[in-house]
Amino acid sequence: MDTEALLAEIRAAVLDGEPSLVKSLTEKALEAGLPALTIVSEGLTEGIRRVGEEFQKGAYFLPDLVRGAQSMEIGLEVLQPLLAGAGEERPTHARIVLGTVHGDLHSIGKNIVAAMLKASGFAVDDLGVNVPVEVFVDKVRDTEAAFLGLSALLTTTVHQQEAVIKALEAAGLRSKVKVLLGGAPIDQDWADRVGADGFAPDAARAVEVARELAGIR
Ligand code: B1M
Repeated sequence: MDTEALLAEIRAAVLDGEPSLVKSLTEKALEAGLPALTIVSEGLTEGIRRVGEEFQKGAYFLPDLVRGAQSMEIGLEVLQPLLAGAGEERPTHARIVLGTVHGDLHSIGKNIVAAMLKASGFAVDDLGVNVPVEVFVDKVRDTEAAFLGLSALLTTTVHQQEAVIKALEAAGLRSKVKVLLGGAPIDQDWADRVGADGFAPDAARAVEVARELAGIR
């Protein structure tokens, strides 16, 4: 099977919510020489994007969304060590505290961002999902992190990003940490409006923005 056909099969298997098939196809794609990042972006992510479309149209229901997410996650499990450059000794550029904001359980995109940041040498403190404002603030204070990354996937939770920035200001920490925003509903305009330092539409760009803000070429 050629690599394009393999990617199409991965997309279809995520859309159909078939975790074990996604796992074996992902392994096959790696054996066929496809880069991990291509499998993520052109296979798994494209598949889950279509799941979201079907959900929005009302053709898919919550269980379909969950099966799609489980399928994507199992594929990512196979790829994560490669994305994160496992086994390689890399210099640590800076520490970034990362998490999905309060009220939001979406972890997949945030996990890809975490893996890619680790791969390019950042030390990542991943706080997980549904993270309250004060937990972000405490972690930034305790670790003296240079960066804080906030992921939000719901239009009902994006305002939490602004709440975290305001809480950093109130705690006297805002000038000590660069805040990076991301997630499907986020754009540069929102990041500017709430006073963030950076925005990234995807994981690869998140690494670039973090490197730019850290002054690393
Ligand atoms: Co939900 N969901 N979901 N969901 N879900 C969306 C977001 C939705 C757009 C689907 C739709 O209707 N089309 C919709 C939101 C609508 C809106 O707000 N306007 C939605 C909804 C409604 C819901 C529920 C409310 C459904 C319900 O219960 N009725 C519910 C909410 C639960 C909650 O959070 N409180 C819900 C639940 C779920 C699942 C749990 C079933 C599951 C998540 C599982 C998991 O994450 N472990 C899920 C999924 C899978 C999705 C979709 C289909 C896919 C999200 C995803 O993983 N994308 C999503 C539709 C969509 O986004 N098209 C949808 C793939 C991922 C690689 O992309 O997350 O965008 P993304 O991350 C990218 C970039 O955004 C960026 O880089 C990543 C990698 O390239 N990025 C950053 C992300 N974070 C970043 C941080 C950065 C920088 C870049 O710096 C810090």
